[in-house]
Parts: sequence; structure tokens; C-alpha cells
Amino acid sequence: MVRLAGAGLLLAVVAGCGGPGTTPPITPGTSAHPRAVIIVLKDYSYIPAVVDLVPGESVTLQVLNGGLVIHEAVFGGMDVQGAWEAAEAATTGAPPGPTPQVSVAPEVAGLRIVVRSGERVDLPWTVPVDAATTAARKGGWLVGCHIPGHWAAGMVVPVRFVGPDGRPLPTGGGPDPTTGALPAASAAS
Ligand SMILES: [Cu+2]
Repeated sequence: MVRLAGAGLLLAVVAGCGGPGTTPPITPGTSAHPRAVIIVLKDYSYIPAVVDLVPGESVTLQVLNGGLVIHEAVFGGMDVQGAWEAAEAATTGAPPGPTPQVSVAPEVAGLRIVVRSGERVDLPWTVPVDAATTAARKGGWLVGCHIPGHWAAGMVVPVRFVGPDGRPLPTGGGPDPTTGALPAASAAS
């Protein structure tokens, strides 16, 4: 119940920051002072609409599920998204109860945070220093949910890598850094 109350508060805070898609100036996080990156999971979308990250910075991911069903935030390129989409598709139709354990090969595991309804998971993380250049080769990074049916329902947002000055870094391909237009949602290939 306390966590649910916190969910409402966080949503209010996020809404008060100008809404999804705005880019307030970023002060990159350091190991001594990690930057809080707040991501709210809903049925079936994310807030914010674009996740800004500075390569090499230390962040504390605060992933809050304000929806009614379990969700996740998988960070990575389309190779990562596709791997989780395929792995979790195998759980379609599983009976109610504990979420089935799924895994993918380490090289396409990316970063995955699963959060149950009303809960929040905090995770310290250092954004790979080569994330933007890697993304440039692989068509951009995304944050997506692969609970069966959720990606298809539109539960995916782009990552925008930005420099310490808050300006987008060139990552080539992938989501349009301005409009956030996404690649085709058929991640199962
Ligand atoms: Cu989901």
C-alpha cells in the first residue's frame, strides 16, 4: 500500500516536469552522485516517451509500475529486444502464478528490469561509455516490454543518447532522435 501511494506521488512529479518528451538539462550522474532516471510503466506505455541517457554516466534507474499488470523495462538495441520478445513469447498462456523464468544469451541480454504492479525497482547502473557508438551500429537503443503482447501493444520507447550538454548524440538509424519514430515493432524476427 505504501508503494502504491508512492506511485501516485511519482506520477504527479513526472507530470509536473513538463510531460513526456521534454528534455530538461541533464547533469550527468557520477559514481558519487548518480542521476535518478525515473521510468514509469503503465498499461501499456512508458513515461517518459523518450529516455535520455549520457554514455558513461552513473544512474539510479527507478522503475515504477503504475499499471495493473506486470511489466518490464528492457534496455538495448533491436537484437536485445528481439531476443527477449522471442524468449518471452514462449510463456504465452502460462497459468497465473509466478512469472515463468526466461533467459537469453548473454550477448543479447541487455539490461532487463521486471516490475510487478504497484512496485518499484531501483537499480544502480553505469551507462556503457560506448553505448552511443554501439547504438549507431545497431540501429539505436530502445526500452521495451516483452511480456507477451505488450510490445505489440506499443510498449516501447526510444533511448536518446545525449552529451553532457543535453544535446542528442548522433546514433544513426533506429528511432528518430527528434520525433522518436520507431522501427517496426516485429521484434520476434
Ligand atoms: Cu508490459
